[in-house]
Amino acid sequence: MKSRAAIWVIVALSLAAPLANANNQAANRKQPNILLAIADDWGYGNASAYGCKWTKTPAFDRIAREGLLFTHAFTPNAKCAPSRACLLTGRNSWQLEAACNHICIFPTKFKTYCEALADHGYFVGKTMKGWGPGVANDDNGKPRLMAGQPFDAKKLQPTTKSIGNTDYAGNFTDFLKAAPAEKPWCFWYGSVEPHRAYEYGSGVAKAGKKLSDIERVPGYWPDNETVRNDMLDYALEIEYFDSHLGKMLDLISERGELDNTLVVVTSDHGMPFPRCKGNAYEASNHVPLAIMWPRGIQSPGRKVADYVSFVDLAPTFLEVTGLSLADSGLQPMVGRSITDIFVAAPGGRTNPARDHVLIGQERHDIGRPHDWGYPIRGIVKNDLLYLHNYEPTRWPACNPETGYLNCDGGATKTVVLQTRTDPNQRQFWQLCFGKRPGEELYDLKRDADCVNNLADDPQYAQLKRELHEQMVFELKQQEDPRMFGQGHVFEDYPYADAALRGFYERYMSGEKLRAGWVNLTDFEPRPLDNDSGAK
Ligand SMILES: [Ca+2]
Repeated sequence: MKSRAAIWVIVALSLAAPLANANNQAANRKQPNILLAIADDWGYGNASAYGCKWTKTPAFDRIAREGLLFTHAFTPNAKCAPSRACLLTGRNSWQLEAACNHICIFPTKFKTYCEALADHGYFVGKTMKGWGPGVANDDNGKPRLMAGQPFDAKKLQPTTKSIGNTDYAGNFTDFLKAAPAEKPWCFWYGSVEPHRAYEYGSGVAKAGKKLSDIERVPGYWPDNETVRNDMLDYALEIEYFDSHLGKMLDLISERGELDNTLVVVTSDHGMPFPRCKGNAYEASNHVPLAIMWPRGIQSPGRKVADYVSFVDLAPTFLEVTGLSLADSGLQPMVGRSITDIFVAAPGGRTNPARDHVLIGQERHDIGRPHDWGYPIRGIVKNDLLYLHNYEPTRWPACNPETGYLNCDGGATKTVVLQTRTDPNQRQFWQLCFGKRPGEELYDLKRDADCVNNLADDPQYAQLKRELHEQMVFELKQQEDPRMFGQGHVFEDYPYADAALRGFYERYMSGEKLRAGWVNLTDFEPRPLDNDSGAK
């Protein structure tokens, strides 16, 4: 018996040897692995780590607990494609030429950190949504691997009919199996949840939630059953994203690689609801962010109040992987690596210089005359938000008669649109879809909903002037064309989807065009430019 047992031990050891070697190689490697998990349209605060009672996110919470939880992280531009472009390049969207716009043709000159790591010894892959939507080809017309080579083969039966059928964790398993033992890896987990559409009522019916779980409905929507259901349906999809993240953490742990894997979890921008995604408010640009890296982060479990921007992530990744800007092939980055925060002592804001971020937008979805955008620049500093709207005569969420195309269709949008003709509730429509003044100023500590505009309050005049001056000064340093009278360049870049280019004029002349992301009832029967509110 003894000898047989000894043989089994030898057999077992020999079988385990290649795996042990691989694990040793991974454990001894200095360059960390990188897992970036980016949800689609997940708003700040909607995670249990932030105190939310109606969205449970155990995997995100674990990363916050064993790493860092950021309370002041922002995307520069609150729409899928431009937000992801900033994250991937370390540059603000007004520094990215056509890539400032949604559904653009991405300029070949701007390389991504994923492309750079793939060129310098990393095994780089992604599942599902990387950069996009839009067209990103190289100089030979071949599609670029903006976020890595795709791993999308594994499918599953989703729990609701609106959740995608990609098995994210299954694809991550395939990626890890394919990763050579001698190479560090970099993976992009790009879920398409909680992007719309949702299965109405699924939050209650399938996730066991109650309408009363929601402590408060934001002040710019009516508080009713439909809106609360819509919020809970969104929460169910966040939890789905989080469940795959949890499986990925387990997979990394099983390989013994968690200690030297930098895990970053965030979202491209705020909720796909009126006045959130596609705007430049607190609920638009403020994003959830938690980062874990046992080997590289000191005093884990901290809450970090430093202002950080998506443009800070690419420089962070280059620094921790030891890749210089010159070798990377990326264009110069305005973002600053956040490794100073990784090694800081506990306590709120760790670097006094990180006291603000810049935000802004140009064209998102089409649906205004001439495919025009809605240009905004803004600054968030010390819990004040200043916005400059450069074309206030335009409709912020796109024209009413073409369905307010820069707001995804859904239950809450329908409810808010119905308030326009009700004098007692019209303020909701005005806040979400009505025209806006040239300047806006909000005190986020008292008014996180951004419904009380202080721009004309004499008490804030001095502060407003200072914020505007700082914003313009920095935008000029960053060579934003709009600061030099050249804002039209952003309007001139073509919308990449030729089938919908010129949507406004074509629709108004009677052409039947489909815009699948809104509902037919979102289209007002006539223009509202002279609308008095009466019907
Ligand atoms: Ca998105």
